[in-house]
Amino acid sequence: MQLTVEQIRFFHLNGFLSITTPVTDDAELAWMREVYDRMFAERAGRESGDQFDLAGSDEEGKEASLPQILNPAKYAPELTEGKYLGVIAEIAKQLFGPEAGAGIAHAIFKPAGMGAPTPWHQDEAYWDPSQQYQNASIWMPLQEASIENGCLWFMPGSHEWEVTEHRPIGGDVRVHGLEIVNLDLVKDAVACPLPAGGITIHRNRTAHYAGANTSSVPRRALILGTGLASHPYPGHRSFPWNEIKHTARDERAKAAAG
Ligand SMILES: O=C(O)CCC(=O)C(=O)O
Repeated sequence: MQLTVEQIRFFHLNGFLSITTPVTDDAELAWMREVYDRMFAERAGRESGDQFDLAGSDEEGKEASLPQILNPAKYAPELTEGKYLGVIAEIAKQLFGPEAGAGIAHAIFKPAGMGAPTPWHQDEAYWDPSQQYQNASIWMPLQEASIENGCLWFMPGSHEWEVTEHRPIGGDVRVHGLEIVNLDLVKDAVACPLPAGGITIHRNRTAHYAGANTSSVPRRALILGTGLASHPYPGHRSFPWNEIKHTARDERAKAAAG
């Protein structure tokens, strides 16, 4: 898929891009939904800490309001064989240059009628503060994504910010998910509804959000990563919001590692 000069310029200027032409066909999307639903139904990665409730305290026996699986290809390696990956890698090279590839990073599921919002955040706030990043997330819904079921929203130009102050969602240190503390910073948000198999691409510091799923259909999103190698961050910074967390997911990961 060839991006236009305007699309490439828009991405670098605003820190996000919405591509409404699907990167694969209906048959592949139907197959991906099947694989995706099976992973969540079988609670793949739960024991190793890779599956957890992004927006809740993640207690055993409590239904997750925003289930997430890190590294889903570990649990469904067949996902790396889809046609969509080649198309996405081609798009990534047009934005970041020939060294950029694309890999599957995680999956976020918003159950029908109860999927919680994904609060405003910058992805880099989750990562190692000693590194400087030049990358992006590619967000692909496996069915239509609408404002009603939780499509992404972006704040144009926020990729130029430093990482702003975050905290665990609701200030609850048991919750893995993060949110921006000062929401007055977020202005002129743009909603990006997509057809199944469309994609949005956003930079590592672009502030973004997704609403609750108030619809009667599940919202499935597969998220890929692309970009260039990270480098040591020039100077010192810390992300204390990650240090204060005590999540059940971390406990499970530690127990699994022995
Ligand atoms: O799918 C969602 O609800 C949020 C996705 C997100 O935050 C991301 O892809 O970085």
